[in-house]
Amino acid sequence: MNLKELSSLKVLENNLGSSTGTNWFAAGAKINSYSPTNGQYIGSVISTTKEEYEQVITEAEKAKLIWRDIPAPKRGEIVRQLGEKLRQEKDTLGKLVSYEMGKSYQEGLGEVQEMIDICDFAVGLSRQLYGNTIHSERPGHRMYDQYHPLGLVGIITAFNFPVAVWAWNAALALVCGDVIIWKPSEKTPLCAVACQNIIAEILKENNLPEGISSIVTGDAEVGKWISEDERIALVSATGSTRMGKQVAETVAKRLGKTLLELGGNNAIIVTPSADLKMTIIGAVFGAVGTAGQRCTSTRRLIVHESVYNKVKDSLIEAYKQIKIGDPLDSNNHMGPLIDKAAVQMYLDALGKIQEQGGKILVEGKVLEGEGYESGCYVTPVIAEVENHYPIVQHETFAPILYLIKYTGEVQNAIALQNDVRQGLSSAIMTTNLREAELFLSQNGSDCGIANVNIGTSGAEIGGAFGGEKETGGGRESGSDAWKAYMRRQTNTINYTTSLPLAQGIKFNL
Ligand code: UN1
Repeated sequence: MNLKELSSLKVLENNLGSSTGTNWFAAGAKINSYSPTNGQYIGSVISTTKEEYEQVITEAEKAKLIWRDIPAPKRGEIVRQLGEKLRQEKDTLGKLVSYEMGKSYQEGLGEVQEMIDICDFAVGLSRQLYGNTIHSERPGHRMYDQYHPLGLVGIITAFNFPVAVWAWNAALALVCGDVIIWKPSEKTPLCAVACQNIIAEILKENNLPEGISSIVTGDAEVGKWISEDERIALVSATGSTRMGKQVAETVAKRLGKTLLELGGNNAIIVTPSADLKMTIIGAVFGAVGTAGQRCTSTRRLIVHESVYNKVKDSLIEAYKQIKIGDPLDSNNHMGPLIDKAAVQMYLDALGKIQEQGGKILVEGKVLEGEGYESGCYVTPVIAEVENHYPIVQHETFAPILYLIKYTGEVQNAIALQNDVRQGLSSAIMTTNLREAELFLSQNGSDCGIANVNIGTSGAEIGGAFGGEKETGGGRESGSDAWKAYMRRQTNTINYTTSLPLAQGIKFNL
């Protein structure tokens, strides 16, 4: 790719590291970013030192006092401008996402579209940050609750959605009156720099303090500073369960708030009445889209014995059609994994599948030769397994699809689907109303997302996004997820000349 195409994003200048707005600090160690598509060096950023981190937080604390005092719909106007700018930069930013992260250009564009959508959502929301009014038990009293900004919000994001997950958090936090400090994945730092440049410019144009939105870069150490920092009211973290547990423990020690969106182990149940054409498309997209590196990727297919062989044969046939290569070439369905460490994890998982008794139906290998020089391209795998194998219980961030057979009633499939530690996304393919409703009932899927006749990935921003159990319990994005970014206050007002006490208590002086 010609890097000049990215010039409007200003990501290739040297010495970008942590920043409050347009002011970049640069004393730390260099983090180089290489494209997994071709192994080429793209650019570098400088990791944030502790001293610079303190400067960022000091600026954020100052900005907090100004930002929280601006009316919410006016804050919405800033987020509207962010959405506008993202519309202008959609192609370029989509390209950078594709080049730095390795997902297909179509998916890169889709990710920027999610950013635009959440901005639009947040603009409307900025006039709808409603509380309730409550009837008081005392005469002449009024009661209501209202939502106030939290203050500083730390956002820790993963490489797989290097821009959208920031936007889900940022757009909501900003209309809620919070200031944000973002620690992006060190695997995709340039995507973060591009977003920071965009928002910093908007803040500058509107004469607002740059500390409203900052980034800090680096490894887990920087994440630890955020988690330990009492000045940061909420830490919203997306990534592995291992990382989430560390963040949760550290933030809980100081009784701070967390919003966690961690690993998934998502399954599609395929019932005897499933529309098999839809099932195959949904399953293949869910399993190989983003090279299996979405938290919502389809990992398990739980298929009724009556349609098992048909599903298996159709999948094997479909996998033969998958074109793997440069994600910026629209003829390819699947790009590379993020880096060689991810390739090693994929290879280790393949070894474990066989050791634990699984049968590989579609072989996995690392691709070599022309176009595959980065060493990050692998082929997608299908394996026949049993749900209880340790490797199946574990989220492997790679295009490996497990086929599991169920017999008898749909309850048996639901039990298998729930029998993992994660609880993010789930789906059932059925044309039977009873099965569908049971799957969505309290006796059905235990996941945060449960779909009927749709795959597990590709959630829309309008719904709350997140999951249960080891997925962490947080909800981001749509519905009333905004409430996590605000503090609730209950207000009771007495407009009489006497002071009746609640619960009928008498206290005469
Ligand atoms: C993630 O993988 O972290 O549901 C987010 C989806 C996307 C978001 C995934 N809208 O696939």
